Amino acid sequence: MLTQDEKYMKECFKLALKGRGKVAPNPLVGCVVLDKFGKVISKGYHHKYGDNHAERDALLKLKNNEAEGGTLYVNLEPCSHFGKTPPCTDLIIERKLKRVVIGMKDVNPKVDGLTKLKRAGIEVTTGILEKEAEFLNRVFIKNMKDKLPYVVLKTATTIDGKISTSTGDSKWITSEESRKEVYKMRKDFDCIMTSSNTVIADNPKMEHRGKCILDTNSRIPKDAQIFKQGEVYIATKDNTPLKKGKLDIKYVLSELYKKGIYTVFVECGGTLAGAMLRENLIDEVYQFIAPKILNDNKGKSCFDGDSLKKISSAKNLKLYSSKIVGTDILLKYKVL
Ligand code: AOF
Ligand code: ZN
Repeated sequence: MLTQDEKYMKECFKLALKGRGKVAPNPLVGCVVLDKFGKVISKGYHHKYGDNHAERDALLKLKNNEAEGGTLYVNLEPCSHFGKTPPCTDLIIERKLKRVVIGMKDVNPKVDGLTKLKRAGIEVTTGILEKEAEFLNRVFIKNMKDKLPYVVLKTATTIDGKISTSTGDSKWITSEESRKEVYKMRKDFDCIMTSSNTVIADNPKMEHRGKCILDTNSRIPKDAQIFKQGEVYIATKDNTPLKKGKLDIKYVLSELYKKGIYTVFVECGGTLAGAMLRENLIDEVYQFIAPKILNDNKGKSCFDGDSLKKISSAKNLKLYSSKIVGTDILLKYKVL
């Protein structure tokens, strides 16, 4: 059973999600306001980047004294800084709310709304459904803390985790429905990243507004399909520092971040996937698994790596979504 606080926090999450795809690099935030009798009198959310914050959106729908003595629910600590809008804490104090219930503390170093609210005598409860609140804003948290884009790696494998036969044949492992699902997924990301190996082997179009190719030795031909449309950022050894003889991928990601790329969708073979996994640069894995078993020891794996002695050294992930797509299954994991 959910407590009253949890129930309204869930409502905040739902409202927050209405801003999905429109608020980046800002967080997804929803807000519910109760009057002093406990009745819901207003709801709000952050509609799009630069617009009013959720708290302001909800409170400005009310008359000046309507929220007095009431409770405000919000999934992220209210801001206390002057940004594109004045601090939400000031409006909450001005409207004389009695209690504020928060999902998670803001990771933005400019924000310390908790102290400001408490100093004003407002009762503050934090950490309601905190894990869910953090999951909802996982992209914002990663961007803000690490100044790096949030990276999702997609793989399409057989049951035995293979992406191609020993001769390199990979067309097709997954069903057409799955491949269509991938086209849709790409739209949710600012950039797709791949390797020169993939571009040379498949010459894909990869229709997208932003693309990044890791091409250490500038091997991809100038007339490759990938250049036909969108902006293409090519990382080579001429514009990127090397790490143990390989392109420093973290550097590439930080360059993308500086260009306003907040989310990256990686579609590549086992070499790049393995390297990124080893360097802890992957935040999530989307894995399509086709009902096929290759049974080919030399078939290529989705994550290349060195031999490991212990299971305890394995990377751990948390499965958060699973669904059937065509004849395949799509699993979404958060890397822990
Ligand atoms: C939002 N929406 O509902 C809340 C935010 O760029 P600004 O001036 O709008 O400030 C953005 C910061 O405000 C953001 O990084 C986060 O720390 C805080 N809270 N932001 O966009 C909201 N509550
Ligand atoms: Zn605010």
